[in-house]
Amino acid sequence: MGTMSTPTAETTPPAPDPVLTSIVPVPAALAARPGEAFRLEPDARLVVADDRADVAVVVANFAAWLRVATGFALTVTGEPPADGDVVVDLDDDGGMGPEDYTLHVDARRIVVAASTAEGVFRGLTTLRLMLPPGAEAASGLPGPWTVPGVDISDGPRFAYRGTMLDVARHFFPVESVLRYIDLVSLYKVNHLHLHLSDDQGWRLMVPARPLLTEVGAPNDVEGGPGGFYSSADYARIVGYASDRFVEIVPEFDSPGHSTAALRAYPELSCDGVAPPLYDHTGISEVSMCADRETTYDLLGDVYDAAAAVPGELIHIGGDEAMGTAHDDFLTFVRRAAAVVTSRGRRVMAWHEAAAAGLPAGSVVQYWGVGQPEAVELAQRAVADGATLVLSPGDHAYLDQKYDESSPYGLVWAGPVSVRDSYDWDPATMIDGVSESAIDGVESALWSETVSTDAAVDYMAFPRLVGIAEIGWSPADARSWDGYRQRIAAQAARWDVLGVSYFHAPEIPWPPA
Ligand code: TNX
Repeated sequence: MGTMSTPTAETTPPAPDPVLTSIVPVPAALAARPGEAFRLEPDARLVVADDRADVAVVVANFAAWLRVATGFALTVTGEPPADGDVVVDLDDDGGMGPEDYTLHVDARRIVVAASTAEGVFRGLTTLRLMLPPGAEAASGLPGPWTVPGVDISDGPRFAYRGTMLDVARHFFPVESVLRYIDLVSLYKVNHLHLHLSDDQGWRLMVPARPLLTEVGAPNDVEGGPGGFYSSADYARIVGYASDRFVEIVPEFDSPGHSTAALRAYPELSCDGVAPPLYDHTGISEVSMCADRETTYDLLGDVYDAAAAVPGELIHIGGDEAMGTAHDDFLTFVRRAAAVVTSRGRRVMAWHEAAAAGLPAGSVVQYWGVGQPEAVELAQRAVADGATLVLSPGDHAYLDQKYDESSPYGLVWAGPVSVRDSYDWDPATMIDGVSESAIDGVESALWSETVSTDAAVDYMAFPRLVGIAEIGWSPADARSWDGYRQRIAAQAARWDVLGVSYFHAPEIPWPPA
């Protein structure tokens, strides 16, 4: 969190007050103000002195959310604050990073201060977690709506805190994705990587290549109906995410994992023959053809569809290219990367692609479990000027079973218990790669074995929250014991939100 200063707060990891265990990721600095709880009354207002449209949207969204359960008017005003108001202060005196914020709560007022709309959003998200879980209810409740007294000074350790959802093996409709964005943004996740294509399906409409979805979408990993996002659907997902300061990272896996695309456009493969339907688990050995212009023309159309909406990164895949000769793989990755950069986007890729030497400014996603080849590729990427996002399979893979009782999941990198997902540190993961070369972390939910929101919830919660805390909180503010308490404190909120989390035996859940 850069140069931000710590005002009166003392670092207190983990939070001593049981009420304050409601904040996860644990804030960088937090001091309780015992006996100074704030009680939100029906006439409370949200006061925003600064006239800034982006901040106004954030505050309006927060007010709209809080009106539902409280039934209060929660007027948003630019008038001077009175006792009982919630004040949003755009503090532009420098020193605060874009996501940094402070939150002050005492019996008279609540003040959220930040230098950007994004910082205000992070601060209001913390306030949301400090309100009683009933504040998440979809209809009015009696309250009382109290917030414990506190001084918080907070900001992220890493700029990139992601999670990946595989919508290719099983398709998830727009509403499921929006729901997931809501849930993950509650834990300050700021990137949602969508795995939009694989052997089993192609999920984004590409206007210039209609067969990708006509032929490639109506299928999934078990021969189900599949589905896809229209351009309007995709724009809606990106806009909804952006309102919650989540960036969508679109992935089109290549040159392998591409049966759905090759069936739609057989000229993508070197032999020009459409491969058979791939409606089962596993990895195909098909490949896009590395030395044909048709391949890069098609990728240009695909990346154009992704770049029709705001965003920074396009993920080219690059993992497990079983059917591509090594030299062809290197050629392919270099050319695909150049097509991405020609569209004004930065390249993201799985670590195998680092063998090709990616353009400086690329982001390489490490998904290894410590194999020397994987570690070397991550080191190579950094030497070439890339930064890393860490998704170590044995810690960050949400598709791995928790233990033998898990009804869903694979086991190749696991089992991954809640503690396994939490007990690691990015700065010591890859020999010779220090924190400055690491953008952050990303949990990953592959969907070979999950097809419903309930199954997604079960695999993601609580492990996703642990990875989010690793990305946000300073290493010395984290501890397994504190984290167990914080997760236990989320149970009541998840119950109200309808999150079907796994009742892991490692967590001291409150009595039912
Ligand atoms: C490996 S991780 C894959 C995916 C699978 C996953 C299952 C990666 C880049 N590739 O295609 O879904 O394992 O755990």
